[in-house]
Amino acid sequence: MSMDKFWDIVENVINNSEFVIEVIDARMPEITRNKYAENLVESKGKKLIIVVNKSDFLSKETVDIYKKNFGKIPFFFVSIRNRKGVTHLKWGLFKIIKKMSNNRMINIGVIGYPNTGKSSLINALCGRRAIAVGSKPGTTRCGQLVKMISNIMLIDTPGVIPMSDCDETRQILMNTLDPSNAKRIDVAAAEIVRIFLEQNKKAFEEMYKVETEGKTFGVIVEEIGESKKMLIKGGKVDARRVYLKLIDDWQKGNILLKDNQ
Ligand SMILES: Nc1nc2c(ncn2[C@@H]2O[C@H](COP(=O)(O)OP(=O)(O)O)[C@@H](O)[C@H]2O)c(=O)[nH]1
Ligand SMILES: [Mg+2]
Repeated sequence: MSMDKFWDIVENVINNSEFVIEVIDARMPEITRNKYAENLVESKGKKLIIVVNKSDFLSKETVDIYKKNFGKIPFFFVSIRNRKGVTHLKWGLFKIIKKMSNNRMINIGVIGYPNTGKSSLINALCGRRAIAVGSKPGTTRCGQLVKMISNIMLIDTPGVIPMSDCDETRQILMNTLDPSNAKRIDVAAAEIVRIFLEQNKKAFEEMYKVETEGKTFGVIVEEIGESKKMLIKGGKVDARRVYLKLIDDWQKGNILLKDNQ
């Protein structure tokens, strides 16, 4: 399967979900997190949670250290193999869903690298073997939908993100890819905004003349476009220009991540 096709499938799963679970491997949390996918979720205004699976491989001390340094995205440590943390995760999901819906149908997309345990997680959440689990990647067929409880469906993603994937966002941020040759500059721009807001919100707000508190990436882009008069005919914001501006400023190092003292 080609890269493009894979991202189409991931994007499809995200589009069809009210929120998204990214499954990562506890032994290599950084390597198995995919910022491109996370930004894609965020840029579509969907909620993301991270499930750190296979925590049976770690000592309790290591888990505690990871937990302390995890960052902003809500996360749950589980071991599907030892059935640890699954009930806690279920309650976490119910709590989020209760806030989002009055018993309407909710689809939860499950994404992640091959072999992180997406299909195992779905089976554990459903309490039955609804999906084939395999140690070989590619066991899962395209976008399978499985019922968890009456109004909650889980969508599995085929586990074939190529491990060699040096994604576009990473390349844009490292300044090794000209954004005009990139497919998804919105995703790279979302990553840049995320990093700035995490590390120096004040400098970001001053530079772009926007308030960011509680706003989604889409709204922030709209407001930057308005304040910088990046408009197309009819007065609508030219989002593409805003993305390119954010990327250009990042590549040129125009915004400082830390306070200049
Ligand atoms: N040690 C350990 N192995 C697990 C755990 N969860 C899943 N696995 C194994 O990881 C492999 C991949 O699981 P699968 O659910 O097919 O992953 P997917 O490709 O993301 O759908 C299988 O061999 C599972 O038995 C876990 O919590 N601990
Ligand atoms: Mg699978």
